[in-house]
Amino acid sequence: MISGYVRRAGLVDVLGAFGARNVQGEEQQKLDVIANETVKQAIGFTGRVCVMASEEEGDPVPVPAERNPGKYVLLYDPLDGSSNIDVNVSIGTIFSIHKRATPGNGPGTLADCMQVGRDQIAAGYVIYGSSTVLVYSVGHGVHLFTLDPTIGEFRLLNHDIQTPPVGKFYSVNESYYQRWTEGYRRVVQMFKGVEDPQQRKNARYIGSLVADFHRNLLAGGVFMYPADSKSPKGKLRLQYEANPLAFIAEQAGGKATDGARRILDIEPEELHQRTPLIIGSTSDVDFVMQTVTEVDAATVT
Ligand code: AHM
Ligand code: MG
Repeated sequence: MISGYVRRAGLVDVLGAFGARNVQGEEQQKLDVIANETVKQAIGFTGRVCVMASEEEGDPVPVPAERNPGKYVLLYDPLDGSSNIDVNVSIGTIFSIHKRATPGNGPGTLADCMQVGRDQIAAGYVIYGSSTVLVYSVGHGVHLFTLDPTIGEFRLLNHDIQTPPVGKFYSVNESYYQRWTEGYRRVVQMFKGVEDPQQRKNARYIGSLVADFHRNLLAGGVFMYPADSKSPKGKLRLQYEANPLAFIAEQAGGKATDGARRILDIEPEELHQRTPLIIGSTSDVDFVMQTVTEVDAATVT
């Protein structure tokens, strides 16, 4: 359904700011609001989940008792990269699934949504790009499906994806260079081949996490959204952006950290908690962590 809305984004009244009115005086809906409602309605009535939490909702959304709450918890970003919607660049939906943590069969609570990433039982994302692609894992490898619009079904394209240990690409918003610590500046200098041409990588930054992650998963590379002087915790959200992608990365033989700690081991303290994210090919993530740790330690003393 979301893929359908995204494909018709220029034709139906879904572009533009939420709250705006179209020429008929009807209220226009922003596409990320529509995507959020679509997931909430579709999943909330399945009897599978007891609570949902979304980037678009301040508080968790419990499934009421009359809708038979299930034993799973869904955390999701309904439309990631939504600043790219109006300019026709790939965007996506990211999801994380846990078993409920609280006892009973009633509606789930905030406690169910505040579980540590390593306890996810499934995670994945959908990209609305040149085709619509679903990538997911239930802890037994990473599998990729492409939506065949002629039959309305997802078809398995890649089974058990493994990401290259060393990547070709680095992905970071370099316009924040002046806000980074010396460690990240050095990393990017190295990736430009300033010190050693052998270490040069190609720069690729779409500005849609799902799309940047997906390219690096298949081709190898490292995505970085570090903390900086303006965003001391980074920008991305732990529970429904970093954790699900970290689960996928690890299942594909890659790695995800906040620069110091494994993402999947970070104990959440807030539902919408932000975290720095360094994710992708194992040796590239290790290189970033090691360089940042060494350079920043030397800079502080
Ligand atoms: P969103 O969930 O509001 O769309 O924000 C997350 C997006 C990511 O997709 C992307 O990696 C990042 O924001 C880009 O941010 P920036 O413009 O600061 O580089
Ligand atoms: Mg997002």
